Amino acid sequence: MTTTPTTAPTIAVDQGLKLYRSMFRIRRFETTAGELFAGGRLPGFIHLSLGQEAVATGVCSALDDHDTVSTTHRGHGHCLAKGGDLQQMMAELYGKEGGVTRGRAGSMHASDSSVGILGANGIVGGGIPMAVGSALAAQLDGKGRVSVAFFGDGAVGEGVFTESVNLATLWKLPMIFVCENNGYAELTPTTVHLANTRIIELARPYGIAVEAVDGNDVLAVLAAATRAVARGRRGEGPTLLEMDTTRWQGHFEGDPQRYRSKEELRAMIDRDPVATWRTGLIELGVNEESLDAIEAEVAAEVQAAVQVVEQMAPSRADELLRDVYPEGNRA
Ligand SMILES: Cc1ncc(C[n+]2csc(CCOP(=O)(O)OP(=O)(O)O)c2C)c(N)n1
Ligand SMILES: [Mg+2]
Repeated sequence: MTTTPTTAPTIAVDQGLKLYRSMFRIRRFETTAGELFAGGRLPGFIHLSLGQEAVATGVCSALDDHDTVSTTHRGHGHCLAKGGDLQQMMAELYGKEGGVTRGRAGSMHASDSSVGILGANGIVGGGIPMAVGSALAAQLDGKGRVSVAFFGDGAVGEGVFTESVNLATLWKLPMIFVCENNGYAELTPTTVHLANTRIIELARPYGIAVEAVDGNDVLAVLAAATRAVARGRRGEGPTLLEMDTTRWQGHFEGDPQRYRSKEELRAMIDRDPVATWRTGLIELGVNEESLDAIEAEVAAEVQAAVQVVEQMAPSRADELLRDVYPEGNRA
């Protein structure tokens, strides 16, 4: 896919290191979650975002705390990049009381309104209209907030995608649609499930501003997101960013991936967003030791979180309906 080249070729080293730390935190969190799941420590299902770290980091780095995001079943990275607490996120995956939603939501429905995370969604496309609602609220309160919906190529075939693009464009909402086009919805390639695999072309007739971006180049993502956020804050309406990215793992942990060749998997790893930005930083003059130190700090942070979470009490079954229905209306 032809993507817009980055227009941010230079970046302050401090900011560049922050981007690296954020991406590496997602990488480490996801790798660890995968190992824990394989070892039977995590209940339910998890979907990892390995290979997509630059999208979460680049977009969320263009946002403020008061901006909101909605995400998908593959949302751990978005939550971490938006400021979600790593230990609470891990506890949520474990189904522990100390989880961000007290272990009741798990991987696919975690949310944290204190940092603008509207929530992950197990329903494909489900987060898009929530983000549109949040964008409408932002427009009405006039404080310059923007709202982001992360979603996959699989959500584009859902009616709610076009309904949301239509309304957001019509009402000039401060909204950013971020499509993570990783080429697959579950086991189905985009060539099989989309009439046009260029998602910007599917959205363009609505009159929405669109941009195709190399989603594995964190600077390109940050630059495009910064432009989209500025448009939203200026009251110029929504933008759709199509991120060309790579899903390294199977759809879910345990997916044997019989539908992909070894060559395809290898080619994706050649586009590793974390390694690419590590090289970029070294070219900017950062020494390897500083990057190794960040990696060691992050590894220790994740390991410490797992140790604490392992000791936590499980989510309380007798309180499952608390906070679900208003007091006095419980089933
Ligand atoms: C409305 C709905 N239909 C089908 C499913 C089953 N399902 C779960 S994930 C998924 C594919 C999602 O693909 P995509 O949106 O591209 O996200 P990705 O997994 O690639 O990140 C499907 C079909 C669902 N959860 N919700
Ligand atoms: Mg996909």
